[in-house]
Order: sequence, then structure tokens, then C-alpha cells
Amino acid sequence: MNIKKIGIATTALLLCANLPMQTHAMAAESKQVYATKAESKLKSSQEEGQGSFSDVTDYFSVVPGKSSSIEKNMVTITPNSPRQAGGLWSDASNKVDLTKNFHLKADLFMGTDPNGADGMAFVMQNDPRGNTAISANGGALGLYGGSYIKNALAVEIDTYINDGSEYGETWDRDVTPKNEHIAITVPGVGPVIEHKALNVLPNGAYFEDGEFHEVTFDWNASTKTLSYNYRGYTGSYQVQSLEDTFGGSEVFFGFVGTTGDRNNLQQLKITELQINGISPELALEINDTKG
Ligand SMILES: [Ca+2]
Ligand SMILES: [Ca+2]
Ligand SMILES: [Ca+2]
Repeated sequence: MNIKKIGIATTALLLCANLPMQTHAMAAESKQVYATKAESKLKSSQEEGQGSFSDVTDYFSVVPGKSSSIEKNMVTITPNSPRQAGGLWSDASNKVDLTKNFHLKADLFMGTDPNGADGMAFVMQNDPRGNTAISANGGALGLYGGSYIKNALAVEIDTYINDGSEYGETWDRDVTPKNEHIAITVPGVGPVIEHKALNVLPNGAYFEDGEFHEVTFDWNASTKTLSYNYRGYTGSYQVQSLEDTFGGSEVFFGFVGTTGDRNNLQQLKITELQINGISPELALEINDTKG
């Protein structure tokens, strides 16, 4: 079967994702092995003839009492207003087994104001708070600081450089040049967060261009490596031990994002998902739109 081959090589996965017959075969095999909430949704979708990843709330929920909301398949992580923090996490029944490959593709909207803030992050985490985990707004990105997300690995898409010159936040002090950036981080208290697999935008470039752009996140189980690909920027980071990084082998996954004194509307739409080596909803979507 194609599952292992697809999971190991991102390029192969993306290639196969465009081939209806192969992804359909993945769905067929997954039914024999896995019994997840996602799978029961798959069956009901087939019966209803919808054939798409149509309801993000069947797999995810927003952090209660914070700034995020879901309307149809569109997730608003933060509205365009100051000092917001929000998050979207997988349900407990859709945690990721990190001994298997994982893949997620989404369309990200980082806002329209180049001088806005603060950004969003994809996160895999095994925080004791589970799918209510979040930290402070502003440069903390919902990730860092006193209430940081524990047992986690994040890919931050950071739209505001916190070098200490404004608001006293120094999270980005190791980033040069002092521009917007994307990086993999291990959330912690700070006051500076080490940016790994760092890509920094050139002077005068901004992520907040008022358009949706595709992003992919892949976990390679055999090498324990998390990779991202966003707007031509790629990076990856290998962890030494699942126990050391995550405190176990099962994690919640999702997104957090914040605004501070500066703000932006920040939204996302998940378009592909492969959990524990399978992606039934992906197959359905491909079949629906192309088959
Ligand atoms: Ca900005
Ligand atoms: Ca920042
Ligand atoms: Ca940063």
C-alpha cells in the first residue's frame, strides 16, 4: 500500500494527493484499521453524499472563552481587534499518534495591515490543559510566557518583531534581520525564545498581504521531524525523543494566534488532514472535487 511511502516523503504525499485513485485506496484501507471519530464522520458523509471535509467542528474545537470562532469551515483565530488570544485544537478523539506520520494543509490569512500583529502558530502539544491550552496575547503568541504551552513544538508565523524596542517584549531577540519570520520553537517561559529552522522575510516584505496562502505541516514519524512549507519558505526540526519533547507519544494539534496593541484579522481553513497515517477526509475531498 501507499501509506508508508506517502508519509515518508512529503513531495510524494502531495503528488499522490492529486491522484484520486490512490487517495481513494488509502481511505479503503484506513477503514479496516482505524476506528476514530473522523472515520465515523467519513461514513456519515458518504451516506449524505456530501463527500467533503465539510465541518471542522467535527474534528476541532476552539479554546472556550477566548477570541477564536468557527463559521462553516472558516476558523477565525483572532478578529481584527487589540489584545486577543485564541486557539483551535483537535478533539481528544483525534489526537495524533506521533509514531505515525501526520500531515496537515491549510490556507492561512494573516491580515491586511503590514504593521499589524502578532501572528499565528501551528502547534503539537501534550499540555496538561489539553484542548484548552493557551497562553497570553501579544508577542507571547498564545504560546510563550508564564502560562506557556507545555510539552509542545510550534511553527510560528510571526508578523511582528518583538526585539524589546516596543512594549518591552523580547521574544524575537535572536531574529535578524528584525523582520517578520517563520520558525519552529519549543514554547517556554522566555523572555527570549530560540527560533529554530528560521526564515526571515527580507526588508519591506510582510506576511499580511490580505490574501490566503497555502501552508503544510508534516510530521515524519521515522525521523521524528516536523517540517513546514509556507510561501516558498521551508524548515524542519528533529526532536531527539518523544518523551523529552512531548512527555509521551500522543498530542493535540491545532493553531493559536494573538493580537496586541497592534492587530489583524487572522483566519485559516484546513484543507487536508492525515492523522495516524490515514486521511479519509482528504480522499473524500479529492473525490468530490476532481473525481
Ligand atoms: Ca506585521
Ligand atoms: Ca513576535
Ligand atoms: Ca518569533
